[in-house]
Amino acid sequence: KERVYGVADTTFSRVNMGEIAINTIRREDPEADIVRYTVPGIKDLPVAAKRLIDSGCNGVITLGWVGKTQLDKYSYLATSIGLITVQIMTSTHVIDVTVHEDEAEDEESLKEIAIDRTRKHSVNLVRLVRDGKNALTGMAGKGLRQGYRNAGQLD
Ligand code: RDL
Ligand code: RDL
Repeated sequence: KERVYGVADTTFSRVNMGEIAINTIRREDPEADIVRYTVPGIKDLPVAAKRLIDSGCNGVITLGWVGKTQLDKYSYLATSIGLITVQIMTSTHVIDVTVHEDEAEDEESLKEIAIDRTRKHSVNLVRLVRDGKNALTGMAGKGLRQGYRNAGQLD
């Protein structure tokens, strides 16, 4: 097998983003292997990502859900620093998909954001891992967004 993707998700999340990521990666790169690792919450994601990479994953996507309180936001900041540290330590992409519970007023919109962000970043992960550093260059500067409509290019 040539490529292995890691999918790390949480039981805290209110959408099964791990399953959505796996389905998307499988469709984009049917040859590859996928390893899933589910942890309780976002602060457990950095070590899950590191262990997935240590065990042979060529790239990882993490799927986190952040609650509404200030404490939750601090937990995300710590998580984000941890995930970036893992990327630097391992020279491996860890694509961080995070849904913030206060991003939308209603639960249906929140679910749509979670699904869209997970799908788009799963495709981004496959492109970076399989196709390398210029895989996204054709889309550079286009104002792409995940979870929302694209902001668009200014020039
Ligand atoms: O290691 C066990 C927990 O500390 C860990 O799972 C945390 O990520 C749990 N957690 C918080 O403690 C918190 O204050 C989470 C959040 N907020 C959050 O918003 N989202 C989570 N976990 O996934
Ligand atoms: O690893 C995948 C993403 O988490 C990563 O590409 C982030 O940098 C994406 N991102 C955010 O999640 C965000 O909340 C970006 C912004 N804000 C931003 O303002 N500008 C970005 N990315 O380029």
